Amino acid sequence: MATTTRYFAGPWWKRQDFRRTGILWVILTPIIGYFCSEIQVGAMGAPASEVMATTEHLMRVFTWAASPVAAFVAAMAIVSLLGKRHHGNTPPPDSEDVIETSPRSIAVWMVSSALLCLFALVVGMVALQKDNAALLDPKAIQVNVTGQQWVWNFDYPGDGGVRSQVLHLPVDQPVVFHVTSKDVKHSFWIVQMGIKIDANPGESTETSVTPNKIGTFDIRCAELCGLLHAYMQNKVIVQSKEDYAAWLASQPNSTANTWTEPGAAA
Ligand SMILES: [Cu+2]
Repeated sequence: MATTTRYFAGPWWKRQDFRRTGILWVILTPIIGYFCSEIQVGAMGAPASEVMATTEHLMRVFTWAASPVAAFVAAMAIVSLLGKRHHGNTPPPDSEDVIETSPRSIAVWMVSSALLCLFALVVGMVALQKDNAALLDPKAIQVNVTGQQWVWNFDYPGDGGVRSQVLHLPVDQPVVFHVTSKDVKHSFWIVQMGIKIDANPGESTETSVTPNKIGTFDIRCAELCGLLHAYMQNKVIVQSKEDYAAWLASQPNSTANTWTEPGAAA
């Protein structure tokens, strides 16, 4: 008959290894939270739209909320690796099972997991609701976006069929993108504005944004679309309203380049 070796007869939360885990947990939580959120959000760059500002804030909040979980796993791993080594040729003694079967420990992890899930759901829904507000704005500029291996083309249907490979936008003006593809699936991504949507052949997908910063930002393809996918990069130049109008006026209007609704007769 197997006998269970118990190292400590008292309640599990008074055990030495549990206390060590607790202390490490308290130390590691702010370190992991700070480095993960700052490195992650820092790598995303300064936001060039409200959507991106909301996204970065959300990532910071979620990373901080997740850091106690990551720190707890790390603390348990460190305490186990350093304190539970077994030497010699004899088999290690049976592990203690007091934590696994303790109703109190089960209640703690179930309630904390449920609260974390609920928190992520509510905060995420609130942020999501703010996105794409410009889609319904009647004053929004309409831009048709066509992806093809391996470049993006931008058509301004309201302006006589101007077509450009560099996207020009006026600052503080909502813009709606109608996105499609000529060949395979691409994904239209304006990095610093935090918008990304699939470009599907034969379909039109919509997304919108209001750029709130003058400058040059990155457009990338975010869907592996072939050999030169990594080079499928364009620029977006956000200008003052006057500069934007001057740029539009300087472009040759070519109705031959007018974007056609996917599926419409050519
Ligand atoms: Cu692509």
